Amino acid sequence: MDVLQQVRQGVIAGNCDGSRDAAQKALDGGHEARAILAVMVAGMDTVGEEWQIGNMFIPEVMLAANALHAGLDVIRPYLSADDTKMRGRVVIGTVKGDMHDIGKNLVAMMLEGASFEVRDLGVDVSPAEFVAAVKEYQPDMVAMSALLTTTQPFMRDTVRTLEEAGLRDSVKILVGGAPVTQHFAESIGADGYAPDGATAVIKARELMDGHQGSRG
Ligand code: B1M
Repeated sequence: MDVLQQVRQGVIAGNCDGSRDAAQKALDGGHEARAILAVMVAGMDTVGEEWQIGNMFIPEVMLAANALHAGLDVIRPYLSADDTKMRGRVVIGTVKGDMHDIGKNLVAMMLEGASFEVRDLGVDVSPAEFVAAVKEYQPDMVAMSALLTTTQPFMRDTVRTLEEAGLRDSVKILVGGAPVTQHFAESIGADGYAPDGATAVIKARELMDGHQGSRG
């Protein structure tokens, strides 16, 4: 198997050592870091597609994301800043009062795997904290997760607080989590909704098309 295929397979198989070794072999063989990154992302895209149609499951997706990170560690010194934030900068968090982070972490890893620069604010993130993060990191997108019907309203509050701070138009807003629906997302003025990590990546890419963030 060609060495770039080995990189891709290492990610798909969730094999950290395989991904790391193949990435090093590809570098040693003269492949550009950007080309190696591209096959890693292609591998993660495949994992996302397989997950969506039920051929792969959450633990395998987590392993694939870890393998991608292992390979990324090898090539990172050879990537320019432009390569590592190709698709946009995302601030992500689980909303206020909500401690569930497994799904949010999965979405964050999938976005990272798809070449988004992700700033994870963690759990129990208040509207004011989202606003502060938008001011500090100037992301292209705010991504919110909620797992409880009781915390879902904080998504609406966060959208409002961003509006009040005059920051709403500088970011796209993506929401998700078990109780969240497309209808709810529209009702609070979010730009997108995704039911799972793979769809979150697809949605995020769509939202980035033509988006001019606050950094111009
Ligand atoms: Co909690 N919990 N929990 N819990 N918990 C649920 C959510 C619940 C449905 C269980 C139930 O009653 N059947 C229920 C919510 C009921 C409701 O509101 N409708 C519930 C409850 C009630 C509670 C407590 C209130 C229990 C209590 O203390 N009485 C409490 C609340 C604590 C708090 O947050 N303040 C609580 C606590 C906990 C634990 C701490 C024990 C633990 C969380 C551990 C952790 O996250 N570190 C926990 C867990 C594990 C669950 C269940 C069992 C599993 C959630 C999970 O991680 N799923 C859950 C029941 C269930 O879902 N079966 C339950 C796996 C994960 C990969 O899926 O998070 O849905 P999920 O993420 C998906 C999608 O939703 C989507 O993509 C992900 C990948 O496919 N997605 C996004 C998520 N975020 C997204 C963002 C996006 C796009 C897509 O864009 C930005």
